[in-house]
Amino acid sequence: MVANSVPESHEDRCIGSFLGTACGDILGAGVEGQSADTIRNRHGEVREFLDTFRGVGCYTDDTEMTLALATSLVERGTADAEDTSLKYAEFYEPRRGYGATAHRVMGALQNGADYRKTGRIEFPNGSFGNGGAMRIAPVGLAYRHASDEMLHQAVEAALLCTHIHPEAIDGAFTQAKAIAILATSDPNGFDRRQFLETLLGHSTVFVVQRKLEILLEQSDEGVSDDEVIYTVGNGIRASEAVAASLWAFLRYGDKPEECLIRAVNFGGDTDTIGAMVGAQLGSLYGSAWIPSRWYTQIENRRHGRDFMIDLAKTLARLDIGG
Ligand code: R7I
Ligand code: MG
Ligand code: MG
Repeated sequence: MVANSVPESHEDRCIGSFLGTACGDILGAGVEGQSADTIRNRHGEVREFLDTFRGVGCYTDDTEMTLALATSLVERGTADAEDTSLKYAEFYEPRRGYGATAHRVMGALQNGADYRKTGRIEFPNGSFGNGGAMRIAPVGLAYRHASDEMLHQAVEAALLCTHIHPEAIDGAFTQAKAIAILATSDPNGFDRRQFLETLLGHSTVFVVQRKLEILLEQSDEGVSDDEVIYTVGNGIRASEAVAASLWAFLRYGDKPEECLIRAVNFGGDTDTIGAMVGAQLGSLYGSAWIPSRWYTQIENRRHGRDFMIDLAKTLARLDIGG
């Protein structure tokens, strides 16, 4: 593993981002919903893919929706709200563990519902879940040179059918901006604190901003991960999972494999925190840091590892708004 080498190419960053998403998602899927204490008691520390009812190496909705979104981006050359909704519905497999509302939306879309209305199917103001943030990395990669306004519009389009709540959109925009910055930065000497300050400056929703501020306040002190995660949360709300993922990156981002392991061991929405950190790490470092013991276990059926790599190579050709 060459942890801090400069990635070979933007293509390698796209591959690393997709494989990182899958690895974090799969690593976290075995302990999703467990607290850090429960994980410690049952597993000591989770470093390997665990067997779940889906089987070892099977990813969840986080990776599935990421691949659906990326497919739409490469086919349309832009983030198109209608086409993304069709792709989410096409890729949807109920066994992947979707959120309850997202599950309903997918069913409705498959039955021809209007993608402009499904975002309110359960909650009048939309879901504040992290399902937008968990899947948004391909938008950050494709729009890495675009203006903030253009990136924001692309995020909103990619989320429209499932997430119209301001917290969900701001959480997803924060992750998309993070990916865009990482994909265009040299990993050597990368200033992670400055990176977080930049993201804070781009957030417009208080609950997200406040959590990023807390991360910055805690970063110089000898606080434990448990204390920080207790304060910002690690749950299904967009602001919580985004903050937890950025805490992992802030504190451990110089050692990518270890960083992903720490992120998953924070507990809570572990597959989602893992997926988002994996996307961040891959966008900065490329794919060389991903250990072969994980790589070889990533499922390789339809929409599996080979598909991800091919899709990443095609996505790498997009430079929308650049
Ligand atoms: O956001 P979403 O796609 O969920 C992603 C999560 C990740 O952890 C995945 O790994 C997967 O496990 O699911 O799915 P949604 O169904 O939109 O949101 C998830 C849940 O958040 C909902 O089922 C609700 O329980 C909760 N939730 C809300 N609860 C009360 N009020 C979302 N919005 C609200 C709300 O406004
Ligand atoms: Mg999941
Ligand atoms: Mg999850």
